[in-house]
Amino acid sequence: MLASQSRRAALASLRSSSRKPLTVVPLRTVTTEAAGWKVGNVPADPDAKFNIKLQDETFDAYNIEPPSLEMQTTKNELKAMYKDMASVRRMEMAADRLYKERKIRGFCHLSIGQEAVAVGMEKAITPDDQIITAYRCHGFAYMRGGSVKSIIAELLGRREGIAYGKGGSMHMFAKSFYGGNGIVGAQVPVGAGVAFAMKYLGRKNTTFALYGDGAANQGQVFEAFNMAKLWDIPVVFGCENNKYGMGTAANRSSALTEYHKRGQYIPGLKVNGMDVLAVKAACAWAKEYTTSGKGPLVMEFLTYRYGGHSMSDPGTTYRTREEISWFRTNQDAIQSIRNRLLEWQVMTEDEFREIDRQVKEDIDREVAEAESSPVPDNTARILYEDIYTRGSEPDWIRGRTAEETFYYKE
Ligand SMILES: Cc1ncc(C[n+]2csc(CCOP(=O)(O)OP(=O)(O)O)c2C)c(N)n1
Ligand SMILES: [Mg+2]
Repeated sequence: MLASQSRRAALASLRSSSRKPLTVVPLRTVTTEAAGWKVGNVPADPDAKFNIKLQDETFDAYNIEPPSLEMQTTKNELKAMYKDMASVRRMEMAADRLYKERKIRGFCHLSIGQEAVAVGMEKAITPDDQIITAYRCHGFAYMRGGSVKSIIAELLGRREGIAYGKGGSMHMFAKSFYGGNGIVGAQVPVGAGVAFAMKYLGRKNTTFALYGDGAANQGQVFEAFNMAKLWDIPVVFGCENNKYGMGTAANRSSALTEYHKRGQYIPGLKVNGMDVLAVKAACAWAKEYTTSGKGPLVMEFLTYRYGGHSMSDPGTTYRTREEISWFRTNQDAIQSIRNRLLEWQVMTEDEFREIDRQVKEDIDREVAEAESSPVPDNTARILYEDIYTRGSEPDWIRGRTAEETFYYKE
């Protein structure tokens, strides 16, 4: 009796302390704040390179020398990074609206707040490098070459969607982009397999296999780590740590929240994932490392999502409004690069206004086109299409019931 009472008391105190709302934002060793950058002389030519020094707390390396904090960029590259992040955000804001208008149905996971990861990564690699991620995939699909129209049309279940309207939010694919995967963690070994294919084919391309903090404790993640190290596969295991897996804080699900150290025998790097330049520098370094025969890396991108886990989660029951607004105000990736570029006189307010105008015009037009694009015909042919790669279908396939058979060649 006593024992069970004290057990209950201990559990109650655990529960009440874990329910306590966070009023201060917990410190993370690598800071996601973007203050402390330094810039060299900025040339007038928009394609001329100049030096930038990232802030001191940008990286934390595990069993490896971190990348240099010095990097080179151009005005046009910085402009493109800003524009891409702003475009991804506007596209997802449109998805948010369409979902609330009940035009998008089913699952929908937005990456608003996390844009710097998809954008910085793409700027460090080529279209022949490979990416695979979980369900929070719209930004990656866009950066891998998917049009806004095809992504929004996919969300709306339209024929012109990037997966012909059959995949929805979680299942988008493009060249060298393997989705969009809804089963938590399952994409990690698949990514190791894609990377193995690169090695097998003798291609000097890396593969980013991305997953969330909520997937990081799965057995299959560690099985993939083991095989990748055993065979020195050119893969970067990239954990997007946005502090929560659904509504569970990372420190309530992971005994060690330093996800870049979770590869044990694989070197790791933690990166400020709210700084698009840091992400680019880190991914370029990771590509160089993994494609030079040294084997895999584990990377952790410290980031934050502003919205809930999915559209059905308001996102305010397991974290405080103060925390969300602190990240929005102090660490927003888009606002911080904008402030920096103004401060360095790389760009003017007028130039930003012009980019913002263009982004609004382009995204709004493509969203409207997606909304007015046709739904798939209600026929069996459409239903059975794309089960096999087009052109490789067998003569017939079993239907939805034992009595039904579908003949492709009819
Ligand atoms: C195998 C499996 N288990 C559980 C789920 C339900 N589920 C969907 S997302 C999620 C949490 C994932 O969190 P995280 O990896 O941190 O990604 P984030 O949503 O933060 O981007 C869970 C448990 C699932 N989709 N697949
Ligand atoms: Mg998470």
